[in-house]
Amino acid sequence: MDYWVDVSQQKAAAKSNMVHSVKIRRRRYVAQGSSWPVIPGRVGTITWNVAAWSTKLSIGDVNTTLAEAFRMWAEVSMLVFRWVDPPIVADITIMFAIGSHGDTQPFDGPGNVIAHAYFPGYGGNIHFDDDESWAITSTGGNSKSLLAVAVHEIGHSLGLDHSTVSGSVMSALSLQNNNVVLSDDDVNGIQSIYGPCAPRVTAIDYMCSDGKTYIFNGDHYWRLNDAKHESDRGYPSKISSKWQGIPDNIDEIFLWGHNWNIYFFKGNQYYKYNEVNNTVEPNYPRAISQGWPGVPDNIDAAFTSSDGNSYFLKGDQVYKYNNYYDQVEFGYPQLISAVWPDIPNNVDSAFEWWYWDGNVYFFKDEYYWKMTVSGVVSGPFFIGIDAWKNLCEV
Ligand SMILES: [Ca+2]
Ligand SMILES: [Ca+2]
Ligand SMILES: [Ca+2]
Ligand SMILES: [Zn+2]
Ligand SMILES: [Zn+2]
Repeated sequence: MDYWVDVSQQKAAAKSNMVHSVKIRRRRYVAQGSSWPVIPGRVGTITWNVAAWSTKLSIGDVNTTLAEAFRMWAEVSMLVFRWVDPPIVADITIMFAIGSHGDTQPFDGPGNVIAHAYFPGYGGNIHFDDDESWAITSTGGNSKSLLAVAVHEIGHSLGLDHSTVSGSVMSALSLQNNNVVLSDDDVNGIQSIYGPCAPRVTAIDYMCSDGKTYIFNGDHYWRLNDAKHESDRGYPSKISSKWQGIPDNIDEIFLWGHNWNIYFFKGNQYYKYNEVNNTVEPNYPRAISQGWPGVPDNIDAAFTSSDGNSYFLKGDQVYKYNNYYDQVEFGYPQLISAVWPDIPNNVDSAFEWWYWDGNVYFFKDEYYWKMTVSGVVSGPFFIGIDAWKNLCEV
């Protein structure tokens, strides 16, 4: 049950929380104990719908806002959320109601209790008190942000109790702050129940135009937050929403150290991309056999190395490409096992994180390997555990 606390009560609550925190050794999220049945390591689908609408907001606004709130949890967990049309009973049924509304917790008019949610073991449903003055996001005076309250209530519906970390969405005080950004504590909480995301990294490289690294998979992409080694929030997005003319399911992204242009490889073709105009350059795609003599079709991975060369990988072979002379080096291809004995065959993608830690990263299935400039390899490590985090499906 989530209460709206007025300013004086809020201060008192904050104070008592501070006193309390001295005694708590480890301030963090609290998992209530029940959860939705999902298979570890697999994307789990949870359905939702709205059984009774608000009298304060339009159906469209409520739908958009709730979908946005669900998506925030989907972006950092193995869960995805799908609307199902009534009368199909959803996992999470949402309703706006006033006073008595069919459970043992009647609402109380404007103020005080604003919403409640049931933990998964109790059905997971969410009820909003429709006597509150609901607004979509921003609030003034007595109006309540549906987005902020929904993100918090969904956390309960997924199995999270109130966190002791102030500033987290699952903090009991978050409803007063209109906090809609999941903190690391919220993320750790949901992942403690459902596990971290374990995506495949099928294409990756750096874009000079905005100084960001992008990770592609199928028809969508994520943008890397370098410092946190995780996806920025708000991803994945559709490839077609940003990279005009680039098809889905590309084989690899390749930043070429010869001219620092970005190239996309797919099948027997490649695309040169103009990041300034945000278009594929005229007369592309072209045949790899013409633009990159000696480089095979259907590559697995490619990256530019700070040793002045580029490397293309396919199956068990690696092609060293001289960026200056614009040709495959004499004596290549060679077996990956001969050049880099600790790197597997048939990788998914690779890139050198030259501007961050200087290492080359190789990805294959749910694993990654790290190679230093001097060629020291560590791994395999799991993608998503303490690096390459939050590359989640939504
Ligand atoms: Ca109320
Ligand atoms: Ca690939
Ligand atoms: Ca690459
Ligand atoms: Zn709560
Ligand atoms: Zn209720």
